Amino acid sequence: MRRIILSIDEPISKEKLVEMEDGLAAVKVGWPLILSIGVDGVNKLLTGLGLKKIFDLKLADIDNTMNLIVEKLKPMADAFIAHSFIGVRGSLGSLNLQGRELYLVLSMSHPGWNESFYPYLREVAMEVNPEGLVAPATRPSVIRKVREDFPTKVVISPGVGAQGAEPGDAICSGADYEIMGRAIYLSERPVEKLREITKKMEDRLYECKRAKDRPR
Ligand code: BMP
Repeated sequence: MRRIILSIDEPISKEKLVEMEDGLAAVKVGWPLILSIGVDGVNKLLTGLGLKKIFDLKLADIDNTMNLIVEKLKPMADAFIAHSFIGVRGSLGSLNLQGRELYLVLSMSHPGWNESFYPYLREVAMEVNPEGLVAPATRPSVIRKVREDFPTKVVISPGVGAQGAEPGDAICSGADYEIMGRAIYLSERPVEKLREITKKMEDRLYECKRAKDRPR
């Protein structure tokens, strides 16, 4: 079962990453890694990996600026994450991803996020029609709402481990993949940790499936 997206926010050895490859659905990289090891370093780390590469720069600008960023990073990227609050005209509506996938942030995992933005962000996402959406594992009710509003979209969910959600919680609420960073890469043995988390997730998914299947 490959339902974990590894968020590589601090440098990790390529050797370890290759060892984890079979247990991952994708990797997510963004500013922290780019600023630590540079664009060439990221390129070297990701080259040859048979995993989807999601670039999480939280694009949030006018179209021209975002398109310049995409142009630089597209050789390495399969997908980009953008904020949805920036709106459509002159921004998301003319974002040119040149065949890469788009994931829009609909809600965030930290305590200070204001959920009252949701109706507007949903409207933007409906108009832009991205491949996927980002919604927080720390708020299962939001994931349920996103799944209801966007039944066919890929929902990826951060907030597991270091931010408090348990592996499997978000998927049980309707997400497709869970994003994890520190819980794995800060571990002394990340490869073993990934296995341990995957097992926990499988147990949780088994339980929630049983709960869903149970006659009422
Ligand atoms: P960690 O598992 O170490 O908390 O990392 C979570 C990752 O997901 C970080 O890269 C963070 O920027 C990102 N993220 C998040 O934590 N909450 C959100 O709402 C959206 C994110 O992209």
